[in-house]
Amino acid sequence: MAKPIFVLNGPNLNLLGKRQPDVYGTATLEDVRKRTESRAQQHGYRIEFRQSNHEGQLVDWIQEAKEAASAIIINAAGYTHTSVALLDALQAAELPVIEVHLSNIFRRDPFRQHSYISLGAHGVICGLGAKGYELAVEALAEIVKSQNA
Ligand code: CA2
Repeated sequence: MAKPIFVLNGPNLNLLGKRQPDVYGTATLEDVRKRTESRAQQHGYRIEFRQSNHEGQLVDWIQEAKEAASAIIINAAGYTHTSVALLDALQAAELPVIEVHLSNIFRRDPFRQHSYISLGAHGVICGLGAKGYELAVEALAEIVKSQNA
């Protein structure tokens, strides 16, 4: 059986659907998990869907993914714009990685327009809400397939 796709979510994403619906919409993180899981099942994958407010925890999960996952989807939230540690972990994992953002970070504050972790990602999807997670699953399923061909 294929190893799962790790879907890692960073700080404050536990508030999704409960605060700032004008920016992040009304879907909760549990809604996002369900949509991602159902898309993954269509492609024969399980997901490990996790959220943490702590940078070190996210680093630990990326290190775990190196052995336990076939790919990573990451919405590092605020750490996107600050964290060399997450970039280092993603590069060390040597797995296919898609960076996802619910909002269009290029239509927001200038400081959100730079991502440290993009250097460690195969692709970046932003501005499409929860759909972005589903599209990331699709892309990763194809990337993993072509790697194993
Ligand atoms: O658009 C995204 O997915 C972000 O990664 C979300 C981060 C933000 O710092 C990034 O620039 C873009 C913020 C996540 C906080 O999520 C909240 C959700 C509801 C209410 C408050 C915060």
